Amino acid sequence: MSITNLEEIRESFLEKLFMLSKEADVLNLKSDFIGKNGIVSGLLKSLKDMDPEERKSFGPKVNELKDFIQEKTSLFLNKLEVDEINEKLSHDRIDTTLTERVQVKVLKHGGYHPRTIIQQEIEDIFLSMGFDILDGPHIEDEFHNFEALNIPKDHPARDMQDTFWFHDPNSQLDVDGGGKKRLLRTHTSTIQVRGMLSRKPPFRFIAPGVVFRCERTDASHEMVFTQLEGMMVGKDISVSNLIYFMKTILREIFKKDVEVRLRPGFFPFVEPGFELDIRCLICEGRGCSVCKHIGWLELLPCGMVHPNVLKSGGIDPKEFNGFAFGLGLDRLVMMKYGIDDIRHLQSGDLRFNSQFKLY
Ligand code: FA5
Repeated sequence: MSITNLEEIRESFLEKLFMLSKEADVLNLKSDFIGKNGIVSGLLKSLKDMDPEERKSFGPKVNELKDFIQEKTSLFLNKLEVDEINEKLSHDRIDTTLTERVQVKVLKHGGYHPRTIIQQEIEDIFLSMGFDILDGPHIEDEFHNFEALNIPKDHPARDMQDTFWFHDPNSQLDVDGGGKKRLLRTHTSTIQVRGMLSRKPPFRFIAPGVVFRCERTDASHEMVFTQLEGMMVGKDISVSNLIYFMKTILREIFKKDVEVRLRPGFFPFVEPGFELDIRCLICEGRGCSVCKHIGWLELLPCGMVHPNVLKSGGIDPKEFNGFAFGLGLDRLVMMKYGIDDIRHLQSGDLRFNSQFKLY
């Protein structure tokens, strides 16, 4: 055995080692060289047969080779372990630069219903003009829905709005203790009464809310729809004030002057009363199913508050007066967005809803 042989064994080991990629194969190779019956172990065993001089120079070289193989094997096993970890990481890697794009694809952002968008815009406009925003119950009594609004029992005006009544005589909802029937409010004017009773003039407020009517639906009529009531009470309030507020609100919403007409309208709770119609924006006034082929749409009935209504609200009509209006919010939304059937608003169809402002 010569030094050259030892060099050949070292090179042969390294050559084989670098071909391997599995821990078990590396351990087998190690065993082939420095295991119990390995090449290098065989050399160590043969030292005892050498003469002393040869053993002295050759022994340390064989031990050195054994240590070399031991060390290289450990280093190579470490390297394999690191390679394996890196391989795993390369698959599970999170690319932080992609996160946002992936999210936009996967998540659909919600949006506001068009009625909510318009209602919030109107509320902001009225808040900026010093109005409060009030709310009231959906289930009402005859006093707030009719009597306090100058519509006594058996008055034909009760038939103007078809009412959903609660008729179960055993139900708590049916009577209010005074023998008065309960109902689903037919208009937001109920909140006028509550507003007057809870504050002292001068005051101004609006009251948006859902109302219910037992009537046949069509392109411009729903059974459940939204109104936005408004009331201003003070001293020397005139029809001009009323018209100013109505025109302001329409200009702010439509961002342009829209064609309106004011005509006399009968509502027992106002005197004089008006119907404010808007030129139909679906057909530009040519006539369609929304405006019933007359080119105009009833949108904003209004008038000067009747003295009897002020009295019901605890206000002296000799000292104060005021105006009130009841905007048809769904119809305003239709005109604003060119929606040709009111029933789309309640459909819950996301294809319809997602056409509006998204967040
Ligand atoms: C009223 O409800 C009165 N309380 C409004 C009022 C308030 C007048 C204060 C004067 C002073 P009317 O029934 O016309 O009025 O309804 C008001 C508005 O609600 C209508 O102009 C219309 O825009 C809308 N509206 C009425 N019925 C329906 C319906 N079935 N579907 C959708 N919108 C409707």
